[in-house]
Amino acid sequence: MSSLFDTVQAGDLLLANRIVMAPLTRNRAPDAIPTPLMAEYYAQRATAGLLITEATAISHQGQGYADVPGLYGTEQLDGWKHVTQAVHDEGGKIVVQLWHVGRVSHCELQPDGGQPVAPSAITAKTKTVLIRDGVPTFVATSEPRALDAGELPEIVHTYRAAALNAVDTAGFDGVEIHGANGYLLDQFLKNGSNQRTDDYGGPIRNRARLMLEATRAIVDAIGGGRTGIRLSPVTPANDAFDSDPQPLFEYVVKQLAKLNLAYVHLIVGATGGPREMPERPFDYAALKAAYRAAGGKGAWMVNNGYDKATAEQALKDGADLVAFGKPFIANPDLVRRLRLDAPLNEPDKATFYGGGAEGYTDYPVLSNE
Ligand code: 8OZ
Repeated sequence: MSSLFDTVQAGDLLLANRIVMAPLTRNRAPDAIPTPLMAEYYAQRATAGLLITEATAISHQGQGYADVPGLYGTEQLDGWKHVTQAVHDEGGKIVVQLWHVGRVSHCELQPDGGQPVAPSAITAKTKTVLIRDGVPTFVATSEPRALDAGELPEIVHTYRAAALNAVDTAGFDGVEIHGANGYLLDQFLKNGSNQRTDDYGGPIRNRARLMLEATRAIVDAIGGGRTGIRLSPVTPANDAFDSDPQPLFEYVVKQLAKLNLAYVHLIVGATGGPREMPERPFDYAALKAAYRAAGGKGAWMVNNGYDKATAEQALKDGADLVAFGKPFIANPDLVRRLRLDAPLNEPDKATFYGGGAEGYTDYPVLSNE
């Protein structure tokens, strides 16, 4: 029986333990450029088996929130170089989460103030964050326009280019495709947001097409062994909904199984909320079985509100990796604290999004006594 503290191979990545830092949006990258403070923050957490960065826009069109980082401009890539260098200096491994928000955006954040893009022109019942008078403020997302099928190859190309930039220029160990939480790829997957009548809408294989094309393009560019993907079958985050998620996600993982990915990252239940959702039942064991039966060898990562006991149980139940979010915000030395069964610092919600060092790089580590 493996423990949280055992090494594990995830594709090309040999991880020092099974404790992963989940992607966490922190809105501390003005002009989408990663800062030295971000390098310090990630380096402080480098004892995680794997760090997944906060969601990072692959293009200006993919931006949906104030002060989130990007991966498409020279200064952004330079900023990330310092982050990866700082993490590697501490012996850590770090992948970048590739993000296109689709309809979860606002005209003010889009190129030329245009409409956000989506599979269909259906406004998400959710909010995004803009800076108003210097203060992060929640605002309703703007009405999106439906993407023309002719625009989709460019989006696929943008994913590929971002992945290449991530590993070749910015020095990341790999990438995670953000396929979750009601953003572009998840919007295409689910019939609550996708009402297209072309090859990208309707039956499951059509709704999964964009995600799979983007994933194949990335794998073709950097190799499956450096590519992971995050999925959230039933989360209601950002107005995500599908009327029949089990066959949809089983189809997706069976296709992913052919791509030799490093890992598949599942958000169990409602993002940041309960893992059990009686109103949206889902069989995760069947999903994993479908992936393995189709030859999928990637590490199976679970996430959402785990603590040490439930994480150990998840490993017993067949997961290979467990991602921790909020505990990593407040405990840079989370791995050590879990190992020692030491108490955890409580995260301060008021400093989750935006701001500076406070609530970011100033959480204390255990003393050595
Ligand atoms: C919290 C705030 C803004 C964005 C996600 C990228 O839910 C996010 C996100 C989380 O995946």
